Amino acid sequence: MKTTLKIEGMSCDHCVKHVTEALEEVSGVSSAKVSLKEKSAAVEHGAEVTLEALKAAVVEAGYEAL
Ligand SMILES: [Cu+2]
Repeated sequence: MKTTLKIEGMSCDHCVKHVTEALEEVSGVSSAKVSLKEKSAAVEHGAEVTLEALKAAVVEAGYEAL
């Protein structure tokens, strides 16, 4: 499955890395591609992963997920 999130609060490549790692640490996520320019994350994951879990990971990392 693929979910795209809007992410607010990223300002540099370090933020991108931080968000990518946070998403990839969620159990069931196989990959996350985060774009600073587009303020978005494209996440590939299993059916067991909820949108809420993905958003929570982003928020916990210190950013805003929409
Ligand atoms: Cu940054």
